[in-house]
Amino acid sequence: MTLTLSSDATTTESEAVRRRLSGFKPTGRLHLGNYLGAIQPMLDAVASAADAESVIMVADLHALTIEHDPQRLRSLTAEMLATLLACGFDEESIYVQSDVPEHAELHYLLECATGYGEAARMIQFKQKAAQAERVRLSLLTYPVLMAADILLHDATEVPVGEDQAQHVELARDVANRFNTRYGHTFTVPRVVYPPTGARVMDLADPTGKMGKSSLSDSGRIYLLDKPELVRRKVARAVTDGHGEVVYDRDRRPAISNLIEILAACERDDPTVTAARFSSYVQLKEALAEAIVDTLTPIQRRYSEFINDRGYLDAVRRRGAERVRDRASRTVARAKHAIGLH
Ligand code: AQP
Repeated sequence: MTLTLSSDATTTESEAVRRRLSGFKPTGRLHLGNYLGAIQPMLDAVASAADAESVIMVADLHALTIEHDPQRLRSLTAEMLATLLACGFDEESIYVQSDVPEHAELHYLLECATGYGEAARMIQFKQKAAQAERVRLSLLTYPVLMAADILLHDATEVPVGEDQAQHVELARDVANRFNTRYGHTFTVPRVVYPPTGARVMDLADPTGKMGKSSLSDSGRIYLLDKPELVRRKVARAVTDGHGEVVYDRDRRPAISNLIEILAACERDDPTVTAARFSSYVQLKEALAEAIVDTLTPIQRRYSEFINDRGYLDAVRRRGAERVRDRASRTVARAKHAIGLH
């Protein structure tokens, strides 16, 4: 799978390094949308470009932007760490965001370079604010924290699903503004999309994306769902009722979503995938098996990691130690540029 680059990155002193950053927030369990939109493309990129460095972050600070339960957050964070390791990321590339206090420090400096209107315009803010009973201020400033996550590492590439593209654009705008106003400080990253799987839709409601916070579980496949449950959810996935297996995202969104998921699992082109099937039943059977084949090895490894709390704690500790040196250098550069020392 080749990754498409949307625009050129502008880099700072650590410039020779190609570095990709991806973050996952523990607001729920990882699902197939996270896997096909972010995890698999990142793993493919690691395999195809040995010269590039990958940074994988469990974005627990982002999980505080909506109503949360502290105990649940703690266990979801451990679960997410174990799931990311089980997906195949090297422990050397993973850390937990709140273990590195420089995220919060840079967040504040970048808030001083971001307009209120810019943050309030974000589509995800508007959608989530409309659903929440009480809107936390951190929900508004979430994309600025995300900009801090990216800029802290001098990341050159940020692979995301379509839902996060606007936030990476904001990070680019803030970095460019800061660089212009206070002198060259930050690497300006590129956004990177996977060719297939950039927007995996809900199986029960293909007008909405598969997400951790959608109300019903029936349209969402978790990476830890057992084969029988995967088969049941796929069998019940809504279709467009025409009977023909045609890939047309605008006119046949439901069946096109299923085709796209299968194509992403098999790293194929959706039109080519669609041509192999003459009925919805055939397509659904092949899709269920492709998902089960994708998830089975992850689930096997997951049970080893989650039962070894000592190892997970050590991964966390070593991850923070590795990241803090670079993070503190970036913050020192930004503080100096903005006039704090
Ligand atoms: N449905 C999706 N299709 C493709 N990519 C997706 N991503 C998320 N959903 C899809 C990508 O997964 C990465 C991590 O996302 P996150 O943990 O920050 O959560 P999110 O993007 O807000 O999406 P969720 O998991 O669905 O949570 P809710 O429901 O709370 O919005 C990102 O790269 C994202 O693009």
